[in-house]
Amino acid sequence: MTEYYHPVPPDFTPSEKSELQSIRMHKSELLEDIQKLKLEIANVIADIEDFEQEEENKTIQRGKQVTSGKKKFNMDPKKGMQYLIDNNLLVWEPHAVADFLYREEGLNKTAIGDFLGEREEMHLNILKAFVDLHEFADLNLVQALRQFLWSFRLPGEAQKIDRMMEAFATRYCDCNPSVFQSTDTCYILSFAIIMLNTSLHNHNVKDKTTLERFISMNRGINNGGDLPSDLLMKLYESIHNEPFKIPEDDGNDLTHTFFNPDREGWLLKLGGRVKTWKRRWFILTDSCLYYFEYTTDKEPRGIIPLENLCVREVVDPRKPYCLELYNPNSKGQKIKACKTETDGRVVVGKHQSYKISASTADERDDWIKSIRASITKDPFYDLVSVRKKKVINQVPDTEAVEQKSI
Ligand code: 4IP
Repeated sequence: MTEYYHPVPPDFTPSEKSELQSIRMHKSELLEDIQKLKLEIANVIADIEDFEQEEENKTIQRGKQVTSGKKKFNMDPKKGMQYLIDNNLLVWEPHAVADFLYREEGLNKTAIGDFLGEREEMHLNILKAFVDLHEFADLNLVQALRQFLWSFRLPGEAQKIDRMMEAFATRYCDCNPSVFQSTDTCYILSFAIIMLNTSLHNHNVKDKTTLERFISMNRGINNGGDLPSDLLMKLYESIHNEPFKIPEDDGNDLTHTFFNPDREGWLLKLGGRVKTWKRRWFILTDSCLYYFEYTTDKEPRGIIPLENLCVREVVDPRKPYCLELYNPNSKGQKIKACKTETDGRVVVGKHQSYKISASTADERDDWIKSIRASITKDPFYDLVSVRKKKVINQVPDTEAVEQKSI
């Protein structure tokens, strides 16, 4: 700081002069202090700016990690979730995860459905928390289903669908306690509505379900009693006028979602003429079982159309957890199938039955269920019919019992 020389006026007494001198000194000290403070303030401001920049960088970094986690999740839900947890972007707690899946933008709804449908306990809790985020109070069942089926895409596997629809029915009944006598009733009617949607809006279904058939299909499902016809009529009309909207529609309609239980995995297959066990990669889709030598193969080694076939558990002395595909109507004859010979020729299959071994009992049972669902063309037949029998028989009602199940 520039200091100017201020002469002392000559008429000042010595004590005045000395006082003036001390004031001047004091002033210069104060100016120095001010200067120091200014410097300190500038440093603090710089620190604050650095801190803010750091925080901003952290937020940007975190945002990038979340985006990357979401991409991973969309490609492989379990791995993506692991990444989000490992990087402290999400807490592994049912409500936090459910909230993330429900609200976060940019998540693939097929991946959400796949993740929610898993059978582990944590996943069941996440599913419950996820379903509880839906508000169904005062909505009719079709309105609630519209909301629910829009928040993720139902997986193809019947067991997963079962868990999700069970959770849906429970939530619906919690929000609307007086509509149905039991959760099972709500569950059965939900499936009936989904099937109705397919029947009315899938061009491949020629025999369209009429209102009368829809009402008769649902006789006795309210714990042995009938649901009010005007309720069923309203639900029918709603579906008739507007089909369900399915997220990420890739050109397929609900038939794709519901009638293509998808399963793939390694299994051991017994040869037709030469009884050798070969490890093959099996894919179940479109009511056909394909098997490949490697997962990456483009062409299957064999294709088994499942039409007219049955599947059952069998015991084999050589391999555990076996299942068998057979034709109940033409015993002793070959199953219609095709296979590729080692020289590349495609020939008809030579099997009278296909014996296949899984690596665990659960895996065998899951394959049997999926194959059965694929054969019957209606993966929910078993799921729904068991409950239907249960609710129809709750109150002895002969009229209801005589009704045909769907
Ligand atoms: C073969 O045994 C393999 O098991 C074939 O399986 C099988 O064909 C053959 O059955 C069987 O002879 P080797 O390789 O020991 O000769 P894959 O084609 O999966 O390799 P399938 O019909 O099961 O595909 P046949 O029926 O062709 O004899």
